[in-house]
Amino acid sequence: MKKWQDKEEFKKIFTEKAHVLWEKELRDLTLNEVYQTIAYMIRDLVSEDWIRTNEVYAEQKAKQVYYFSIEFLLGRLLQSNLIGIGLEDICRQGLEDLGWKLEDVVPQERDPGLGNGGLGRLAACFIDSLAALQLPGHGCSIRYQYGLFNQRIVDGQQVELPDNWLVNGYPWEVKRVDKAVNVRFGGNAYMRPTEDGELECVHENYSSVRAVPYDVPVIGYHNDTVNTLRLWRAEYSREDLYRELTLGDRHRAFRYKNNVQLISRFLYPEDSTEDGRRLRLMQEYFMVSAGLQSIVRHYKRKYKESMYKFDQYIAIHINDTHPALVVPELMRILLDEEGMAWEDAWDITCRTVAYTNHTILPEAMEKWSIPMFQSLLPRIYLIVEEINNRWLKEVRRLYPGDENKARSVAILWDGQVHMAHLSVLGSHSVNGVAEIHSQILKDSTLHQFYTIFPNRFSNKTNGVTHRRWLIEANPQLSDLIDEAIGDEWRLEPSKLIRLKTVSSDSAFLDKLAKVKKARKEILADYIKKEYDTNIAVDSIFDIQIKRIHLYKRQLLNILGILHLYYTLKANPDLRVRPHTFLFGGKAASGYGEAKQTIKLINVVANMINRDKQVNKQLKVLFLENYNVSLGQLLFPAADVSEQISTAGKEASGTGNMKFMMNGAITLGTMDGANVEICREVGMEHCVIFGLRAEEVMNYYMHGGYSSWNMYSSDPRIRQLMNSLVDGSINGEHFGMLYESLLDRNDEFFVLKDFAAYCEAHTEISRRYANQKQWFHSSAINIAHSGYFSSDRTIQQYASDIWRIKPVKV
Ligand code: Z16
Repeated sequence: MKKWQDKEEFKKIFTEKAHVLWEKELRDLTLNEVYQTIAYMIRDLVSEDWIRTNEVYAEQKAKQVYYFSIEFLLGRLLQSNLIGIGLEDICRQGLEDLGWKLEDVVPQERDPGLGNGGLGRLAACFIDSLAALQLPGHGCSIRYQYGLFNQRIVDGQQVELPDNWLVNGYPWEVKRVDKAVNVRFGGNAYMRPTEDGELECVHENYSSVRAVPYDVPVIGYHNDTVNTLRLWRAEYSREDLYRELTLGDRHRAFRYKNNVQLISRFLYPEDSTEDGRRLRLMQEYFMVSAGLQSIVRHYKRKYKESMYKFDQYIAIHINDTHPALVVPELMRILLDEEGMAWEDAWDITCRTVAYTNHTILPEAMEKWSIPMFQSLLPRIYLIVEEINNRWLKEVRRLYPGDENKARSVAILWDGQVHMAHLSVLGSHSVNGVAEIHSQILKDSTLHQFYTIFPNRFSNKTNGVTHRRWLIEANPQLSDLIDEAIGDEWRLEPSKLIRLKTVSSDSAFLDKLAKVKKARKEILADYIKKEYDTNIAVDSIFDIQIKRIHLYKRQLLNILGILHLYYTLKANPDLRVRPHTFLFGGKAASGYGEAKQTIKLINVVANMINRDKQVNKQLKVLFLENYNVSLGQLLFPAADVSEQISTAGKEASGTGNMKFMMNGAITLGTMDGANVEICREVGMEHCVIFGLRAEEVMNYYMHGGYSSWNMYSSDPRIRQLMNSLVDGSINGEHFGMLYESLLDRNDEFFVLKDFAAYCEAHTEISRRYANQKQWFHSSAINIAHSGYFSSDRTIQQYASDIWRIKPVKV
């Protein structure tokens, strides 16, 4: 790559580029125009490598993976791309000469919020790692015109505003009209005999949607690899529109046009639950069909190999079940377009596809009603029916008379299409995202499949990219690490383990404490500016940031805070270590309990922050619109990482890893990847509390838990529960939460774990009192965070599942 050699060259190219783009004097540029100019300059730099990368992959006929995900939660790209090509400093200096600060330019980029939470951010970390490891792997998704809603808090309540992130254009994308494909919806499909006695499929009266790809370069870290994230946009096909119009039905024509445009308009604001909307199914098929068609076309044109060898050159990964239609869609292409026999097509499909499960929450298991599925995707339905028939025949042959078995592995059952079952059956690999989660899949959720295909199952513990979450988010800590152990960890995060050698060194620990303080000051400045509130940097920053969900138990956190408040009110002379509790996260728009939890947090925060008797010791804040960029400000500033989900419910969690990488101590349950984090760092360097997953499971299966008993036996709980409904919290009522905790027997064991949670907090305060000990733990956490790099995760996927190898560009 021909990079800018120094700041002078940067300034020269910047000036030329800005003139061409904006036709005005430099001094008249808006900050947004400055941002866009640099983005286009980076595009120019990488364009050759981008072309070259694809050429080399094709020349070498390298096996490639396509990572299909309904979400990619990228966050801003300007700084990470600058860091990736090693030009951040030159850019910063050049801008400074021209009178701008890089730090003011960066926030001009809108966060592409094309994801809800963990699953979407995981996909973004994964493509980052693929490129960093020089692996041939690309992302495939939808270019939603509106990302996840922007959250405002008004009177303590969540208000959802549309996220029109594309208003000023998106400089990182390239529209590729020449690579558009058509996707079919509706009509009718049936089998008809051919002249030579075979059956062929006829699909008629369908309507066509044009899928147009927008490509975003995925730039490798300090290498020449530039992979592709391909985002599909739905457009109406002019021929179809004109046909409708010439048939004389204007209304039908406009309905067609509007329906098509809706397909890529909104990202669904759900995390871990499905609302089962027809449009969502359209989105899923749209992404899958467009993606597969373009992969097959590229394979035939550039690899010029037989479709019988497809699986030797192509791996397709489905991130949860949203892209599960790749299974029948690949079957359709192989059967209808390539004329293959069923058995061959099925064999190739299963060898190509691999599936990751991200949840065991039953309400989050994707199922579609058969009538809806059939009317929207008639040809795909015929294929799914055939897959199901053949499969159940096989199961009944293997387990005669065992209808329970058949039911628990059926694709079609009870009038529904079961997408997880389709995904397991149609792939050669099924993995969970943390050890405990993978075990639960084998033991319960997918147990019947596990007995039939034991070798198909494995674990791939999640990871996060240390490039964004440490190098970019926390340059102060990164520099300190360099100083202590050299900078090799930047390329190989496992080398962070060398920090253990300085983890008891007072001089190092003092500097670590200074870095943490500096990051807390940066956050405090932000909070001062945005909320006109002061937070004390010598208080413990205790942070819970994630989607709001009953199982994640933000309720436990806020009830703990409320109890602390009552304790301070009842004991005016009590002095506790000052605490700042920060929350952030969005609630799904239709999730009443989650929204009421936000309200509760805000009302409690108000009450506490205004109370002069306690607000020197206690401060609570709900930060609006938690997203990737806000995360980059919060993780580095945290002392305590709240990871308090009901054991067995959080598949992995990834925020836990971002906190740890930045030296926060985990206060958590034995759930998801917390289990592995505390195994790596040792029990003495995290604080674990609460029921274990087996205990939770036992209560579910055999009963024995009554939240009313907790209410009767624990006066603290009684006081808290009463306060939810008696108006004592600023006159507000929280009936829905009260009912969930008491009348519906506290499904997530908030009250059961309450006492243990309070003790865990006491333990945190006790440990924080010994600063040297605290920062020793902090250093140990950073040292072990290398294991939780997505580079490690991706290497495991690459060697165990995809069988792909690095390619030097
Ligand atoms: C999601 O973000 C996750 C699961 C799911 O079924 C749907 C969505 Cl949108 C999350 C898990 O809740 C979390 O534990 C996990 O770390 C993350 O996926 C990535 O695996």
